[in-house]
Amino acid sequence: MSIAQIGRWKALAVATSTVLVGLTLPAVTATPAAATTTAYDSTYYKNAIGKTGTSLKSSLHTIISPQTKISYDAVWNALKVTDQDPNNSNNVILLYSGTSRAKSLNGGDTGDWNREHVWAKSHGNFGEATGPGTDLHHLRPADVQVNSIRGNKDFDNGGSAVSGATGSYTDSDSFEPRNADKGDVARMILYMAVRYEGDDGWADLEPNQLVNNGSNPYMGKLSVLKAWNEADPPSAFEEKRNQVIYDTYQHNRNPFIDHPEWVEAIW
Ligand SMILES: [Ca+2]
Ligand SMILES: [Ca+2]
Repeated sequence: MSIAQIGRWKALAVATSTVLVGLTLPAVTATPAAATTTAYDSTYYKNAIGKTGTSLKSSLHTIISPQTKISYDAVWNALKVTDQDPNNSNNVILLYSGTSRAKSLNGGDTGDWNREHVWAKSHGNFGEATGPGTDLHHLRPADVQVNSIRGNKDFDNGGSAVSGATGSYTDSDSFEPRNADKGDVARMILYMAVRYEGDDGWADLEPNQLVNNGSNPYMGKLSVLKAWNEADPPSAFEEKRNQVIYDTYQHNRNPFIDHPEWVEAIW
């Protein structure tokens, strides 16, 4: 759905609710923007349906916590599957640039792609040990140099153009991905916040309104991430990626790809 389509949809929803009020029908709760239903609502998400706020967050944490964990070395081959170019099975699509690059160019040299931790691994110091540092729901292939420019910065709008990642911007303390990746980034960060609650030996990861979070287990800026979730709804690529992680690797899902409206329901 494009931003313009969302705008029209919201306008229609408001108009519809106004008409209903005019007819003095029983009070109707407006459906949140971009509400979706999935095949998993009566099974995987059964205990979360109908909840909101901290109750929803807690329920989703319980649902998504059981998972298979893979090693950091195994992440290479997993990304070659989860992020395969739909138009070229020899390639992966890189985050922040949209570039299609040969799977065989995984590595650390200029022109290679590597494993980008969208939730920067220094924010909570979880590193590359099996756990949050190897959780495929926030790991993406990225160009080595673009990944280096993003570094461990928080996310926010603005800055100057990023070389090698058209449409992405950065300044000294934040990074703005290109429009097509904005919602993906938001949903990955918020997945991490719900999955990691400090009850399994890892830090309790949470979004906040700051930049320069450093090694604290926080990632900003929440208000910007919420806007990005609205502006860039889940694409077929993102949905397929979620499914492959669920079916093949971890057997847990990113709830915000299935239900982007749950972002507003929690935050
Ligand atoms: Ca997207
Ligand atoms: Ca958390």
